Amino acid sequence: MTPHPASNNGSTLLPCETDVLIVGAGITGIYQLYRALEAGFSAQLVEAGEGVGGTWYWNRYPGARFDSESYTYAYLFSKELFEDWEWKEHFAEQPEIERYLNHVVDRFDLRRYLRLGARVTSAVYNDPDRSWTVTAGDGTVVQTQFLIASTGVLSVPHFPDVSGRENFRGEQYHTGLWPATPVDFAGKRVAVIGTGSSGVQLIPAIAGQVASLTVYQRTANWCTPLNNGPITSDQQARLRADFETLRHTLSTSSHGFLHRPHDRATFDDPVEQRRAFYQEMWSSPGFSKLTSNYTDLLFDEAANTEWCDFIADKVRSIVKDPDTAERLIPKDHHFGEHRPPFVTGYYEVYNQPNVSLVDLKQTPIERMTETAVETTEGRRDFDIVVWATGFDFGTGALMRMGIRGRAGLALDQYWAEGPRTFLGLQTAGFPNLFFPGGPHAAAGNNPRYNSDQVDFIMETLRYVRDHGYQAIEVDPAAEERWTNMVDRGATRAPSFGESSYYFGTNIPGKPRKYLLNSGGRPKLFKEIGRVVENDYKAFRLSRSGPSAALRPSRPASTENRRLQAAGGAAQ
Ligand code: NA7
Repeated sequence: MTPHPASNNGSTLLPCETDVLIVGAGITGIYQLYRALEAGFSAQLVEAGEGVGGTWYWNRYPGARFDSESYTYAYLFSKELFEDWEWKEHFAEQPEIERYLNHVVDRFDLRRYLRLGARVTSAVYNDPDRSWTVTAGDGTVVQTQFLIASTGVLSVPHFPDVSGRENFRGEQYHTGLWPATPVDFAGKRVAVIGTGSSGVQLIPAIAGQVASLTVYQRTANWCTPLNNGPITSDQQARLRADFETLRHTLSTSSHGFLHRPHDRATFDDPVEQRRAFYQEMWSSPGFSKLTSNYTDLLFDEAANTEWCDFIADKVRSIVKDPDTAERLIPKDHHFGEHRPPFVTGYYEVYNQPNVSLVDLKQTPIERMTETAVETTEGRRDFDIVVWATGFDFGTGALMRMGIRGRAGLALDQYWAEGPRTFLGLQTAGFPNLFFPGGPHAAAGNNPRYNSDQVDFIMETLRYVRDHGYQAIEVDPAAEERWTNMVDRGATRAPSFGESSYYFGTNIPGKPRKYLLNSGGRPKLFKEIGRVVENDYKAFRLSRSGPSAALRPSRPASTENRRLQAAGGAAQ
């Protein structure tokens, strides 16, 4: 099968047949495109943005950067690529990340397969010929055998329903839809609404330029230092020399970081040793506060509380005004219950005279006017309002793509009560549709487990091709098993309430369903191994033509009984 290059020369119809159509040019979609072409499939990619990068294209607000180490987030499939890109910092900033992803696209000659500025509006499965017809807002129509939606979990920005928002005459931005032309904050009265990972990166980056900065915080977060720094030439040399070890560790570790897990539980150590260890954690890079902390951090309430108390004392020691410090300390959730933000100079900002904090739990926003944000405490006038109010996590993009599977089944209806998936990459009733990097995959360093999914998808497509099948669709029993495992796992860690976007809690009306997979990568690896070992019996495979060509799968109940008997039901 020869690749058909897509053209951006004004034609609205791409070549009508392609083996694989990928949606989304983020880190997962680019990798998926590379792998599909490498395996000899014809492939194309459509992307809503005018450039590549996905999250790292849209989130270009000041201060946006990785909080996974650059070399652990980046691609590992090519040693040459790893060697010819030197990350400047341990946690790279958005412009460098966007440059890197463009470099990858050009280095592997992928740009000719991209169609940019094409937002998919509908994707309809054609049962008779086992293909998908995909339509984008720019008029692009593609017929493809396999549709791979690499549309990301954090790609649909959420704007709260604040009365009068449309009347505001100043500038308004969302961190997840940041314009390409820089925003001029100098001397402006600025409001930032939201204090998740994006808000707390942005706030210190602009606080020194603005006339005034008012931070509207609904929920305080457990922010700890990112501890970023330049990568020295010695470190660069070591990274290159250790590439194979690094790749092996990152490809096999449960969380996808290089951080070493700790081997002790909190109360194994006496109090002075615990204080010293917490200080070590505070000074450690990024997510190691989660991945290298005491083993019971997420499982023992007293252990979690002690670490939280340590952070709270840090906040009190940095923020001079005691009232502000108390408002910045979370009182309603544990560390790790929300996605922990990592910061540089965040708490220090509140010592600046031009910065103030409004606690929306005490004084909620009532409305916006042409010039102001009004809370129950009163109004404040602004030139710029920044919404750092997050995303419709996990399912947002997939639910908005107009996906219709067999017999016209609409994905947004099938998932109305929450996503149902197998391995976080397929759903029953939607043959030949895959969504790597979607809900239910794993948890940890996102690109690592997303690339596991891409690798498995490619293995699967090869299997389908080599066995002469045209369609593959997960068996409902396998989907049920995986979905139940995700739902059950969500409640296992006592430190996990349902108060974060991991459960869709930030979006009014969204079903409260866990959207990650707390079994993580080990569960993903195990199940993938089982699928391959069992000759893809978790899927229904079929050929075009009469339905007799379908390889029959076991009825759901038989499948469940078999698994129970084998003691192999997903945990
Ligand atoms: P997050 O982490 O979802 O944070 C959004 C913030 O916006 C959070 O503080 C929310 O408060 C706040 N928010 C949401 N809705 C409202 C309303 N209606 N009023 C006031 N405040 C609101 O999104 P981010 O963009 O910061 O980070 C997303 C991911 O990007 C992050 O995890 C990284 O992976 C990168 P809440 O906590 O809901 O009370």
